[in-house]
Amino acid sequence: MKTEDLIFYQIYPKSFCDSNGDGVGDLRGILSKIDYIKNLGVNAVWLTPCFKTPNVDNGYDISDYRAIEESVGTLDDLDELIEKLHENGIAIILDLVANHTSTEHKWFKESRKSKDNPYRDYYIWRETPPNDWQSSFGGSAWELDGATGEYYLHSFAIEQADLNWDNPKVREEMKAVVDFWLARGVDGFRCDVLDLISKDWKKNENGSGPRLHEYIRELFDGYTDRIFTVGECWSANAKNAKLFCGKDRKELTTVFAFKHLCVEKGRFHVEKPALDEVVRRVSDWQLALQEANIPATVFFENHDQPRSVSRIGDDEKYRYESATLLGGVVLLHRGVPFLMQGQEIGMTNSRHNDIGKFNDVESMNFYRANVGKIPEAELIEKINFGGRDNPRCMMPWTEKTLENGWLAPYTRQSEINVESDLRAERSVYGFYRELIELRKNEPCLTRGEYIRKELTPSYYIFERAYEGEKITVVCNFRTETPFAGVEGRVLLNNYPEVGETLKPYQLIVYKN
Ligand code: TEU
Repeated sequence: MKTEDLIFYQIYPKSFCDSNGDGVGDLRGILSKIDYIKNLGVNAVWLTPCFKTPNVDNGYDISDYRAIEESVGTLDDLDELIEKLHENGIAIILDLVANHTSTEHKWFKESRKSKDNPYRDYYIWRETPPNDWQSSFGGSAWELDGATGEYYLHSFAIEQADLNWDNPKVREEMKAVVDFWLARGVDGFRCDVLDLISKDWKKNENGSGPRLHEYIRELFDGYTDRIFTVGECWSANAKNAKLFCGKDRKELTTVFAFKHLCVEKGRFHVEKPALDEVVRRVSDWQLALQEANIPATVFFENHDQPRSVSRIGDDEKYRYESATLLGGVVLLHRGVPFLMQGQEIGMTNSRHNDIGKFNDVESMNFYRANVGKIPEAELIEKINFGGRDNPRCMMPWTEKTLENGWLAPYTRQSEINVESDLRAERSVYGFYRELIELRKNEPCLTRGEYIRKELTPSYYIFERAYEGEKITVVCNFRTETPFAGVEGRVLLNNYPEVGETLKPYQLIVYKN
């Protein structure tokens, strides 16, 4: 499939569908929902890690890259999933966690034993911490290990040790992992924190180092022209995207950049970003990647982000309208759209009052670091607002929550679930489906040029143009805006009509 035709749906296996009643979603659960995925119209799936793991970071701490986590299924199940998705015209990419392994991985278990162990140099050991790099999940990124009295680097949890990519053996091992999964038929990878694999020891913070691009090229050498790869690269921006994705570079198909999420003040800073600012950044990214001839990623949600309808829309009065507007922004721009499971039914954040209900290692570390310093209610509010459990609670197929779920159930499940959304007159899923259908039927939306027409504090208009055809998309923000209309035929509208004013979160798509 051509890159510009892809529409991704992200599945968090532990939380998608539990087929055997053990409280954990599994691969057989995903197999049972292929019709649901197909019916939505997406044609590609990104599966977050389903490999063997002690689950400190829900699978991003891998203890065996070639085995499936027991509660999630078996290798046969994954083979079957790859096959069934393909039969249904759906591509599948896996998550490649190349920066670190679990400290339970056999390489690390060996590495920590002694300074002369053959696996010692698989990881990054120092007699004393050479800098004060911080872990993304709080605290020092250096951990003292008793057996040898040296420190190892962990950019994330203490149980996630950074691999030493300067060691050619590590690079060979990871390439063999890539070979293994491609031979089993997957179509590519989403590459976790890929820009951290080469370290820059001159920097005050852990960031992408001088050998990064060389390592990426080596990792995918021989495959770049026939697989899809997207790097999670927090350092990617409009200026350097070409280094990762330029055609001549032979590195990645595209990258996830995060500027448009407006999280400069950190995920726990409780303040909704202004929609016009969010959209301006989406639009800037569009313009820059178009200029560079790279397909832009377009997304608001993933398993690390709170639900977009809560953080940048309105999850009460205008839930349907803002969910569908945000869906329109994702699905009508140029590049590769990514949806997170549950986004298509307008899932909101959960709300808990008790710290005992949370699971995410980052949220819990944040809690522990601040308890007693910030009032309890405020602390919980911060975690409710920005915490990573929000997108991870079990997909609400019906109003009935799982009693034994691994994570506290979605707190609005009785009101927001697949069954009731599909039945509703104004179904979010139904609207997403129409958006996807439109994207597939209109070459303007997949091949067309992106043109920013108007962007004001209250509304945004953009066009897509291809071979003499044009589509105009009108996105209104929070407040009503006087509207003179646009020439052309209305293809989609998340309100019953086009009036003299644009309504809150109204989205209108015209063909002109
Ligand atoms: O995420 C990296 C990442 O962007 C976040 O951890 C972020 O730095 C942090 O939440 C700051 O608020 C990837 C995965 O998507 C995430 O789920 C993993 O926890 C992480 O890497 C480690 O593998």
